Amino acid sequence: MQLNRKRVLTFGTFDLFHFGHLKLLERAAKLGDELFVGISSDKLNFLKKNRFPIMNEYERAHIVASLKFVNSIFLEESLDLKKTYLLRYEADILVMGDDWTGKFDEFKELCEVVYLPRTRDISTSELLQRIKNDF
Ligand code: C2G
Repeated sequence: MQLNRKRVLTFGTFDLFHFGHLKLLERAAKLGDELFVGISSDKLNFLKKNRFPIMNEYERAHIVASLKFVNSIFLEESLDLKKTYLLRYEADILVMGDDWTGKFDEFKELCEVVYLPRTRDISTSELLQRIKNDF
C-alpha cells in the first residue's frame, strides 16, 4: 500500500449534474490520490435557499459516487461542519470552484485550499433556462 496518499475534499450540491460539475470533480481528483465529496443534504439546501433541489440527495449522491475518480461521498448536513469534515476525512487539500474564492481561507491552517476556475457558460440555472427556451 502506498503511504502518504494525498486526500482531496470538495463540497457541492450537484443538482441536475452537468459538465461543469464533472470538470470540477475531474480536476479536483487530479490534485491528489483520493477524492472525497460532500454532497449538501436536501435539508441544508432548504435552509440556504428556501427550496429543495430538483434532484433529491439520494439521486445527487448516487450520481457523484458512481464517478470513477470519486473515492467516497458523504452528506454535508451543515455549513458549520466544514472543519469537522476536513478533520474526519484527513483532507490535505480543500477544492472549490472560484465562485467561492476567499470563502474558505479560514481552513488554510488545516489544509491547502484551492479555488479552481468554473467551467464557463453552464450551471444548473442556465440548464433550466435552456430547457425552458427549447420546449
Ligand atoms: N462548478 C464549476 N463550474 C460550473 C458550475 C459549478 O466548476 N459551471 C463547481 C462549483 O464552483 C462548485 C461545484 O462545481 O465547486 C459544485 O457546484 P454546486 O453544485 O453549484 O455547489 P454549491 O451549491 O456551490 O455548493 O458548502 C458548499 C456548498 O455545498 C457548495
